[in-house]
Amino acid sequence: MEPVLDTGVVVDCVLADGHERTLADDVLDGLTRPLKELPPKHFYDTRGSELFDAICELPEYYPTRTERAILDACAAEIVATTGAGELVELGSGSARKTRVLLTAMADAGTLQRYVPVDVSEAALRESAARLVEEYPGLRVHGLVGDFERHLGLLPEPDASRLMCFLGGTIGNFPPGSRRRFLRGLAKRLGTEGHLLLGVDLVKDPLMIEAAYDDAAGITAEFNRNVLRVLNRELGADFDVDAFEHVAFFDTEREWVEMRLRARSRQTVTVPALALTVEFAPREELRTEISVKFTRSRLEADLAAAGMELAGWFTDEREWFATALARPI
Ligand code: AVJ
Repeated sequence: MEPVLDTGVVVDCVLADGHERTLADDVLDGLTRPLKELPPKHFYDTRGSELFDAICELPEYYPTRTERAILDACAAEIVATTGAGELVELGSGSARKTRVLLTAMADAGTLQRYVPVDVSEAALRESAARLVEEYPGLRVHGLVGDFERHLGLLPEPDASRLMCFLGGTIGNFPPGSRRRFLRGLAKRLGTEGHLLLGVDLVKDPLMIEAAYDDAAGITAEFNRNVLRVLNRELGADFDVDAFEHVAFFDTEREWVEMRLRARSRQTVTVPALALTVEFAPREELRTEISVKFTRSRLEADLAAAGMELAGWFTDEREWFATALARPI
């Protein structure tokens, strides 16, 4: 923890070497299962974050630009409904979408504090420094941490809290963990608080599959990059080119899955874990699920987490939704 600086920025860091620890645990768990799996959070090293930024610009990847258009159109109404004075953002990154909400709060005269949560200290500090310059009087209290593990370390609300979790990342959680996670968020809202969730919606499977298997192959590279992370961080010896990108929409579960399929038999060693892993020819490693929601699925999840829908903002074609929720 650091003392308050005259810049208006405070940053708490709870990520020391705990992060690498999670990677090792996740890899040991995931690669020794009968159906091999890795959690998607390990995609986002420097190169992975760059590839994700490139994905957001792809013609096939509609979620980012659709959500942005919804926020542009609805930020003022969201701020009016919530009276928000404090914006908490989970996975703030470079805080690009944040400005729309901060500006709406500034325009409404309610803006007091921004609380970004991100695993990247550099990105968080950079955006905090820029935002206090752009929004005179804004205080920033950042938390460098993992939103799945460190929400207990968030500061108490000091004004009506709006907590946002945008981009559709809630879709990365399988149903049970998703409800548990949402329950955890509900506890951190305070009595006046609201949650703003970006959710991708169920639509034509071909359109979803194109968004996760673009013609330029950027998503394939993003997917394979997780193997490079394992090679670098754990000394693994994955032959990255021996794995092909697979993306398909599971119509029953209503989620898209990304997998890496071994082109031929592979033997991989992970010295840091004293682990040897065999892949049969065409064996698949699941690297991500991304749930596509309906309004009623989200309402059921919110109810299970002690919340209710307070607003539902979508684009004309109903590709994506920004949902406002509050504790019951
Ligand atoms: C950042 C989790 C919302 O699921 O669409 C993009 C990640 N994966 N292309 C998503 C992703 C493949 C993205 N989220």
